[in-house]
Amino acid sequence: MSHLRRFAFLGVFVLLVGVVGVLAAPEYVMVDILDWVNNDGISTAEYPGDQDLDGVGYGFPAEQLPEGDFTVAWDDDVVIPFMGFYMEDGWGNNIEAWGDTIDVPAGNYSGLWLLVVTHHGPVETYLILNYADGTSTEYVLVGGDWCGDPAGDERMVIRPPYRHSASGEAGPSCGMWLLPKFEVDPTKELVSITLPDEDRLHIFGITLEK
Ligand SMILES: [Ca+2]
Ligand SMILES: [Ca+2]
Repeated sequence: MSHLRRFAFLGVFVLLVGVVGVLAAPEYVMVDILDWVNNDGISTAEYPGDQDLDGVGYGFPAEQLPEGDFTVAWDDDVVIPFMGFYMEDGWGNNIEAWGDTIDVPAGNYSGLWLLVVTHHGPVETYLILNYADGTSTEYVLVGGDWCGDPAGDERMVIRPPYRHSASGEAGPSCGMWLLPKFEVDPTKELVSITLPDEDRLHIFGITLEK
């Protein structure tokens, strides 16, 4: 093999490794939801009543949730990072859907991942993605009861063994859904997400995929 051919071969190999590397590891942008937080759904064992996620006094035990930024797996190949929960007493930590529009770091993305709770039975509602050019796209959003089975393709990725009521550990075990990826138009700049007016839907995490 001539030097020239060797270089050409090496070039193709490097290109292939590069392409495979890009496919295997998409870039994720974790969104800080703090500015829109309006509900406290997490409490510590010391003050279990410092939450009311579902409107009737139940929420998640902080000690059974991941500390700091964490990842959840959609499947064997797709693992999505989320920003850590705000779990200190007295803090809210999720967005109950009141029709708010949530700004995201403006950019070109291919996907949107949501970590949610849907309570008091299955929820079927909508979600709107807004682009810088003034266009928007509406999607169907489906989630099963947080203590039950999926209502669509969502997957339960965090499920503590018990809930908290004001008096401490309580049943049954309930959890958070990772919703199927919402496809984003990568040719447009995404600027915000509009939530439905559906108070049985709570957003705990937003991550964008490049
Ligand atoms: Ca709390
Ligand atoms: Ca609610």
